[in-house]
Amino acid sequence: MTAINAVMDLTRDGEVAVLTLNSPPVNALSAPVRDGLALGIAAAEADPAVKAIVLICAGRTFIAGADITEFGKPAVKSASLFDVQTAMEQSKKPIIAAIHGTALGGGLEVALTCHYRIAAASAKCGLPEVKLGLLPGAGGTQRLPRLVGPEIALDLVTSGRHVGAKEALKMGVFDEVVADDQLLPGAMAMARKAIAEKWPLRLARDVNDKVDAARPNAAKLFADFRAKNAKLLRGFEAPEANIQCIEAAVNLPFDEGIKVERALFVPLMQGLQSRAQRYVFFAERMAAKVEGLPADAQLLPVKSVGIIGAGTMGGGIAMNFLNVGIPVTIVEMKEEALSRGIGVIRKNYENTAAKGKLTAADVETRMGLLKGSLDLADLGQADLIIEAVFENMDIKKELFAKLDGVAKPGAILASNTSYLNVDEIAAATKRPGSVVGMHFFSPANVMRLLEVVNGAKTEPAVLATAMGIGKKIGKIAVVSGVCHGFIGNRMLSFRQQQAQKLILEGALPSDVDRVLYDFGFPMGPFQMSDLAGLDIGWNAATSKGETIRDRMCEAGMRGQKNGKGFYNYDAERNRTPSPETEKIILDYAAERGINRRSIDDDEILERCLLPMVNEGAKILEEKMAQRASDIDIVWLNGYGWPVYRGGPMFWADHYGLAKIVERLKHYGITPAPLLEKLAASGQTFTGQ
Ligand code: 3H9
Repeated sequence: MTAINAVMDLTRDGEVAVLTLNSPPVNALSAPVRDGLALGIAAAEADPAVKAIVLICAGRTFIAGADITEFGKPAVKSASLFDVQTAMEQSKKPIIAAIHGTALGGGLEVALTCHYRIAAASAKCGLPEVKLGLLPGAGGTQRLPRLVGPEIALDLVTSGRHVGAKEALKMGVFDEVVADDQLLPGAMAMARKAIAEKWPLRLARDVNDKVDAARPNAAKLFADFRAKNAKLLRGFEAPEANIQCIEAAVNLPFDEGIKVERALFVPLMQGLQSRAQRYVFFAERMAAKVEGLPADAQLLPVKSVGIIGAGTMGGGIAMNFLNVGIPVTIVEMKEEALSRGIGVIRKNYENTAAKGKLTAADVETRMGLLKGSLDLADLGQADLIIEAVFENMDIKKELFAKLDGVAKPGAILASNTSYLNVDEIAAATKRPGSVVGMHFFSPANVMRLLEVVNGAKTEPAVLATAMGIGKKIGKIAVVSGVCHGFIGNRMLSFRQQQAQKLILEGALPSDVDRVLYDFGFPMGPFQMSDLAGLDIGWNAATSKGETIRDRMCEAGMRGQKNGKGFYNYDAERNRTPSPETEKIILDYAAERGINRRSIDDDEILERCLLPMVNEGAKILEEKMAQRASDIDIVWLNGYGWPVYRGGPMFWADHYGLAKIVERLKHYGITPAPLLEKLAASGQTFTGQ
């Protein structure tokens, strides 16, 4: 074995040179890796005894892409990825990529410059650059469509999805798939066959039949694709650039296509959207790191879960655990509510099965893990109990006191409260150290966010386990301290307050919704209220027409569910402004002597977003969030903040903190001390 450099080894086995790359954690294409590839290929080329080359990676994965940490920094002196790819394509000896783990982005692009590709059965590949606001900038947009055709390439580059080995084989990305433990032997066998049978030096760049065949109908193909995906890709810059590259692959010779790819790559890389999306990539991973907890903190076993409450939240929460094979006992007070809740879970699974995303057997396996009960005592053996009952402190305290007598020692007692004081709930038990908040977002089986609320007495192992189980069920868990509404709802309430004021001062609900939709949210606050139901938390007996919502509810308006809310809805849920609501607003404003004025879109946006940022600053100051990026992760995954804007704190940094201080004062809002301090010293929340 020869060490080519710190990350690359070369071994010769007969006529085959095996280049093994070992650069943990994911063999990303850092400067040493590029150098290792360039030098390794050159060494194998130079050795006359070598007739074929196998490129394989050590560790958990094949090359997972460019090294994202290098982006936006000054270039380091090393081989460029293009030099490496040129050397590979000009090699006189067949190069075989042996792929395990994930060949992603630049990693797949390197594999696409090899002559042949063999993969382990569990391997995946993809071009996920779009998720970082980029496009595959190392020829991926030109080589992939030549192998798989433009239709599949369009899907892969705009979704960034990972494709399993079997599918990749069918598509023509991989040439052979072998059992996981046969990757190196399989690659060696392929290399020897290539030598013995004098296989041609096949290059993806020269395969033209699929793009040639697509060319006559290309205009329609791309127009249809754009129209079909317009809503999904709204606001993002990178998908359109990716589409244009695939168009170039169909319409232009390879080298011309590469020029288009390069020209479109650079502005994306330098743009704010990609910067935001790259920031989010690292922010997501950072959120899992809890200050004061060692990365390898011992987790408590969670082999069974109890859930109290079979309503929408309880049922959705249960599905998360059933999906990963953890048995759930769900407890309700009345048989009718229990069977309704279990029925909804089954229906949800059956709907998923009808879309072909689950088999009938999967549905039964999951339902087989679910047990319903009317007796709290049935939770005696559960490792984790999550309470998802009505949002009322007295009810929760009573329940936790009872749980204290039921749960086994060491069981984690979690509350799904979205606002209430977890310490007060914990104090109702004799084991406050076992109590933690686990705030799921509706629909709980779909939304990725989980706020894990760390109580004053929550034990470290309990906190670590809540975070770990969150990851296991596919959530992005973020730690929050105990404060009213935690991170997300606490900030949201400031946006809601301003939205209400704006419609009294002169804007209409549709103006506020439009501005926030155009900013990139999936919907505005008034559409959201209509969707949730105006009567949530409203009490007819105590309602005295004190708010617009009271008056709307008193007038029988309930939102989407009865077709009347801030908007009117037809049977297909199409919205039109509601003159009735507008009258309620105008009357209400007149009664309070408010002189309505015209309010422009900039003011609407600033008044909705800046107070949220201000509250985010207070949350940081009070150490309710560990770091600004955690706040961003909450907003991205729980509240529809557009990912290409990085989250409220990242956005604020780029809007300008000094400007935000000035605008808050202009609107009569006192800036948080931390915000003023950062603005005055020219610092930012996120360091970005
Ligand atoms: C690209 O390739 C552009 C090209 O077209 C070339 C243009 C010229 N770089 O996710 P994990 C770190 S763009 C640097 O927790 P998993 C990550 O931060 C790139 N670091 O593990 C983490 O660090 P830490 C296209 C990276 O097993 C650690 O590795 N490629 C990179 O759950 C473990 O990561 C992608 O977008 C990287 N590229 O998932 C793939 N990747 O431990 C991005 C990871 O300090 N990566 N790290 O927190 C992934 O999707 C996942 O990491 C992967 C593993 C599926 C590979």
